[in-house]
Amino acid sequence: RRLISGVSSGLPDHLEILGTRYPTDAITNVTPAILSKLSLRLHTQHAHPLNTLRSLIEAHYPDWAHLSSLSPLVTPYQNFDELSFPKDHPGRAVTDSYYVNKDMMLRTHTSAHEVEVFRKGHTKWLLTADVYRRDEIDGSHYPVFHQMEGACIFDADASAMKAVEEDNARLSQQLEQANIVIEDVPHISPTNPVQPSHDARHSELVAKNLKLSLNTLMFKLFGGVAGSSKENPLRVRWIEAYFPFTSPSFEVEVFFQGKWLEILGCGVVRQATLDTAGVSNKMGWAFGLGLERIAMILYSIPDIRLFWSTDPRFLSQFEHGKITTFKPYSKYPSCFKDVSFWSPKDKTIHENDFCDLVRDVAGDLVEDVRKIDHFVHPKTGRTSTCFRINYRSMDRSLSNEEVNVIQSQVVSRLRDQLGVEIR
Ligand code: FA5
Ligand code: MG
Repeated sequence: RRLISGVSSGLPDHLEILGTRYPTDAITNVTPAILSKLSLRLHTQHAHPLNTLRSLIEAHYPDWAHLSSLSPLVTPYQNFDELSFPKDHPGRAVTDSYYVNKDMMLRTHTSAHEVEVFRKGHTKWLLTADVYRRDEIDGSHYPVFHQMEGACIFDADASAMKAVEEDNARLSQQLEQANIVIEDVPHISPTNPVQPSHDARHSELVAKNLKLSLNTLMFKLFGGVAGSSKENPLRVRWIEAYFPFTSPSFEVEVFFQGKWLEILGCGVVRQATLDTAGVSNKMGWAFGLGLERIAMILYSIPDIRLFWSTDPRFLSQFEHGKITTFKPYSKYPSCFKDVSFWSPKDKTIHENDFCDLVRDVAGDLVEDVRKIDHFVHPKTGRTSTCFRINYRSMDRSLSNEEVNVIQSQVVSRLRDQLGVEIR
């Protein structure tokens, strides 16, 4: 494997992924730990919370197409270009995305399938899938997670827009906000503009329809969340956002465990996407939900790693189709280990490279990773970094010897793969 070009470490010529062989190249950065997740498809496992959540949302949109078996391997063209991502967008970087090689990657979001699904003629659809991102390590971030994309497109003419307006009136009536308080933002604003090819009134109706549809869904999902009541309602807020493939764009955050947790992104679909898909006479909206984040709120699941647990104390708590409050089994002690190193000359080690290496060695035994020190040597110009790794198993107590063995593997791979000098 190779994380930084120039530092070789036995990357094979080919990788076999889901039954197909792919040549590797200079930007290959998928790890065995990541590849081992591809076949698991938690959103289809019986009684798994993510599967139950998928069923509940699908039941909320009964007449829509429900898709959930598209391959996680996509081209960078599908994941980025078709969605109007600029060539220099940071999401394309090897520090942020997993590449099999320069022509094939693991999708970073379910939006990667928008064009192909619209092209097939679907106008109202949901698509659930595992997505992959190189990211930090903590309780609400995991390099593999699940998203559900939803989209709804209408004929871009006066009579279809009249129907949207009627639908909006019907949805507004349905929304008696009992145990949920929703803060809104304007549908359109100078910083969140209508698209040049859109009639502003139509865009506003469509954005409003999007918000009402999602508010109705959230009301249904969160209405009964443990701990919420009329006096102590669940707090939800809409904020302006930016995506290359929607405008106006929004994100929704929910107040959870004392913090605002982002659960979804959405917006009015960019006309370029619909043009590429051959449906330029339509306009509409799309959303992408973070299923783990929503399930954490619904089931009171405190750590995102738990979704991957095969411990019967986790899995046996759930029944398909039912939301129940997770009863945590005892938390085992943490074991902190620090590692400090000098980066190779003229190179900075990206935090995601470090986290990915740790994840590959330690798997789910790592709870979080924090950068605790970073400085540049005034004379040599070299960078020194110190990371603190928090090891904690969700299932058992780790012995100090066991953690030392893992830590020394981390240290030697840091040396071999990233070419750093341990301090
Ligand atoms: C997107 O991925 C857009 N494709 C969403 C979208 C779809 C916008 C359609 C417009 C139209 P974002 O990167 O914000 O957006 O991710 C969406 C959600 O996925 C987040 O709100 C969050 O709930 C979840 N998410 C993102 N990163 C992680 C992670 N590392 N671990 C767990 N959940 C995550
Ligand atoms: Mg976001």
